[in-house]
Amino acid sequence: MSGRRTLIAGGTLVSSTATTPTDVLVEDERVVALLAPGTEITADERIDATGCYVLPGGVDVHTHMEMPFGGTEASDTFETGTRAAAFGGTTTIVDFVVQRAGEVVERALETWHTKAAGNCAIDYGFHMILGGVDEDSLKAMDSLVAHEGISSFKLFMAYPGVFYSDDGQILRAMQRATDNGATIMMHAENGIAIDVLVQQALAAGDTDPVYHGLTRPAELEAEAVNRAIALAKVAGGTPLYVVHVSASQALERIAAERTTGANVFAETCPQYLYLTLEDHLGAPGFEGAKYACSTPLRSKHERHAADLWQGLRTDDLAVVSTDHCPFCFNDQKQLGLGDFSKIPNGMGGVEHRMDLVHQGVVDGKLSLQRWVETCSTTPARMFGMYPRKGSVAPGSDADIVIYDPTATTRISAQTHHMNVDYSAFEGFELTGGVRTVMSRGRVIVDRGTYSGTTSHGQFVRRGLSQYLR
Ligand code: DUC
Ligand code: ZN
Ligand code: ZN
Repeated sequence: MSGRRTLIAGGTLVSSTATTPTDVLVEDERVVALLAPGTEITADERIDATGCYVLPGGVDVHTHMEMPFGGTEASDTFETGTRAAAFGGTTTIVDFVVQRAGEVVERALETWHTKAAGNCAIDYGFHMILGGVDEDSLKAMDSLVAHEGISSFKLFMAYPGVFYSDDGQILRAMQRATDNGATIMMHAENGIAIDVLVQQALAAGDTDPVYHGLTRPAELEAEAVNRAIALAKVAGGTPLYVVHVSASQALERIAAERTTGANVFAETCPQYLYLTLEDHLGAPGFEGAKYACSTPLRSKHERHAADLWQGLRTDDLAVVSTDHCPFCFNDQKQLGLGDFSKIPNGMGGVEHRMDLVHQGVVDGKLSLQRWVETCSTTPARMFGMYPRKGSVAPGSDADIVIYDPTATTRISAQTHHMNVDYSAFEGFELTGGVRTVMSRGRVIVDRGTYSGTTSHGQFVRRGLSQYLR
């Protein structure tokens, strides 16, 4: 340790609970003191944050870098994806290891460690997708929790024949999680019913991208959420975290269960807050393929987006993640030309989450503290990384964003850093912008210039959820 000190002075510290003018002293990789503004102190470097917010670096707990999916592979590597995240003020991601039926969980984990190690600009952790729940993978859950720093497992109620788990498999994995303390993350859509609707649409010649959404109705998201909640209850109160909630009906079910005090939690993603089935997925020609993700975008003629913003205010939605899973329009999305069911599901967003949710603050939909809470502090707590991550306090990692609330951010594929040939948010003009990003005490982005390295990002071993009640 060199004892190198950096003072971030003149800014307004925004935490999940307060907004206070505060100077922040960093020594090496950690925050060591919060100081009254103007406190005289010796430091090797002084960063002027006058007029800016100072906040804990964003924590995006739902990304898929270089994930094999839909006959292709997500187009961001750990290198390009974590660099893009850094540009957008995200300093930790939690990515998904993929285990498919018949594969050994520990081998899948090794593969993901190999992909990520030495390639990340920022720190990263892993969840485990269990594509095959059997005796071996159930056993592996215990050892991942106890020894590997992996405390969350994603199951799919969608994608029969790919990642799908039936109710018996889900119940067994949940029982195991109840015993070892892990959180079950659920892709809640009734995939068996969806597949019937998909086949019927294709048989009727309805092949355009918009049918991706029309064959995944909100009721089938709500039904699956309901079933997941029931199974978690039967399994003894397993911590349940519903990923990428997009429908009012699904949120309603989550909110109702939360009033009972159950450990049921949920996230949404910026695409569901801003994009719609008609204007985006239903765009003319094949353009809508850019917006094919699951759960799908919902109708603008219903209340979904307004309800999701409200859910963020009330904490029925605890987290905003991105489900960053980009596929290029050329060659990748185009696999689904003439057959919407072959469009790889997903879009890129890791770079713009902080700005898009901050726009909710500007628009009066969310408080400043709630922005930090949903994008940084709660995700860190939900997945066992707090207060090392998600906090600017003595002892925390110095993962810090200096955010200029008066800047303008214009989103475009021409200027973004994600390795994808379009932006789902093309042309968005947002108030506010990331000025400086520090990861473990090191400035990696400043005024649009990247100074990080791929050897910097470290694997974060996570503990159990710290958000249970
Ligand atoms: N679900 C995800 O969480 N990510 C990509 C695709 C999907 O269906
Ligand atoms: Zn999913
Ligand atoms: Zn995902």
